[in-house]
Amino acid sequence: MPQKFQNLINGKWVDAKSGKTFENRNPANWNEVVGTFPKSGKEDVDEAVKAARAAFEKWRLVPSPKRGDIMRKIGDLLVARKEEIAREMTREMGKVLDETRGDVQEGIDTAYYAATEGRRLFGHTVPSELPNKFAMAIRVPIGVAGIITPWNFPMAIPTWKMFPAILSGNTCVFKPASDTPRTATMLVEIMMEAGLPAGVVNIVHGGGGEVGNAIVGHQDVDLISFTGSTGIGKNISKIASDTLKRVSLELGGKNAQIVMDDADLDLALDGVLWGAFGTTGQRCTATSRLILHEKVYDKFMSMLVDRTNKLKLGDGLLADSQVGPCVNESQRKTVQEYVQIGQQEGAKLVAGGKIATDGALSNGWFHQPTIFSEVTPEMRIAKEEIFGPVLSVIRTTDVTESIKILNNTIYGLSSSIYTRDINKAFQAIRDIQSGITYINAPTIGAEAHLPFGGVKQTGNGHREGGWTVYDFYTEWKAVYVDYSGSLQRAQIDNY
Ligand code: UN1
Repeated sequence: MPQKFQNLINGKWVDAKSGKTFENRNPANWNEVVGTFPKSGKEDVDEAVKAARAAFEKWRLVPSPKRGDIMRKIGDLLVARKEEIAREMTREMGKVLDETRGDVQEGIDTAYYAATEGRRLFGHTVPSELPNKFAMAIRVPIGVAGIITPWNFPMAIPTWKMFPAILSGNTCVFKPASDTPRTATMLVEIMMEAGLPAGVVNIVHGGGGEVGNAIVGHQDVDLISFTGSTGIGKNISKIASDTLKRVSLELGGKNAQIVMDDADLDLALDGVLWGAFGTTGQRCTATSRLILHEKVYDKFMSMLVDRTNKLKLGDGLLADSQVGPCVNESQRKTVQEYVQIGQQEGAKLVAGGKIATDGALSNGWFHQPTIFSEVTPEMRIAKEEIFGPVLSVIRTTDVTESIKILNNTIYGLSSSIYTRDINKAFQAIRDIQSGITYINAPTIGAEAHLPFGGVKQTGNGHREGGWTVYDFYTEWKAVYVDYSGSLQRAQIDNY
């Protein structure tokens, strides 16, 4: 019998009110059921929001250094259980163990950052226009945060959102992706064990249509943080506009790596292989386009195809696997569709292109790492997010043209340029339209203490990570203290 999991509402583990459940299966072996989880609905969301609202009234009064102490404890517990969580994560979403360990480590780093932020949460003091008057701006918590997260970073992304939310004094209703409910459950278990009071974090499992939309539309939820597709992000924005909620959206990408003719080609090769096929291409930051200088095109392509064909597909729990499966059937289908589209558009398929069915792979959602060359910037495979192991290679000449090609997309999350010319590097830093630019490093690998997010339709202007995320989870309050003992009219009424 598969293990049965529950929602966490007001500190108690409970079934969905309807009693319905859904199964979570291993994408490397779909015969293996990881567990069954509550298929919740609006009525479960209502309970969770009620609990979060009641908890907020007490939690907001806990000094933030004390909240930080709990964050430190959460970090310590994540360290202690890192290996166990990584294994469960691989079992439910497929990426290889080294990467699921990295995902947990990102959660640990975020916890320790939040712990220290408890002793900062700086405001500002400024001089007043008037004598005997003190002026400052302080941060205050906002209320109940709805947290809706994807399956590709089932630990890191929930921690990016919930740790700063809770450290700032808010409470959370958390809906994890239905492909990764197991990792999410381990995370909230740890958060409770570290000493969070009942109701500060609540988890409601289920689908986006039922649970996600109920959270976004709820009158008593004050803010929403969502990571996922641009299509769903737009829908969330519409629903949330009815209650004028604060919404942070981290959405699609079509990230590119530029390789100039002066680049260290071996370095650029390692970079593009990791960026394009790490996490089976299923990162928001994944390298989906390679913009390759014509002078090194043929040489680099033969190096790239050779190494790509040697990548070992397999169950992420096995030590020699380098690329895991796609997360589910529909994701693999999308990849297959784009392989067809690329061929119809006239791009040249030079590696992969097929689902992988050899031996043990036949029971999982595996797809070969795939490369198209001779892609032109107007093709759909050069413009649309695929979210799988597919790389489109575009021929380029100089740095200005390369940046123009890179910017030719509705997205703008991550970007990279390999060059040994400092002038070209700085031109790229200035002119690339994206939230993240790497010089001589791949498009993946953002660090937890820097701003994370994108421009254009990758998001709506907010940033996660580092100090910047605290702007999203707090409201600024301006405070004036007049100690003159008489009515002082403000400068505008008195000048
Ligand atoms: C994501 O794919 O949504 O920069 C997050 C990276 C990771 C985070 C990726 N630190 O690749």
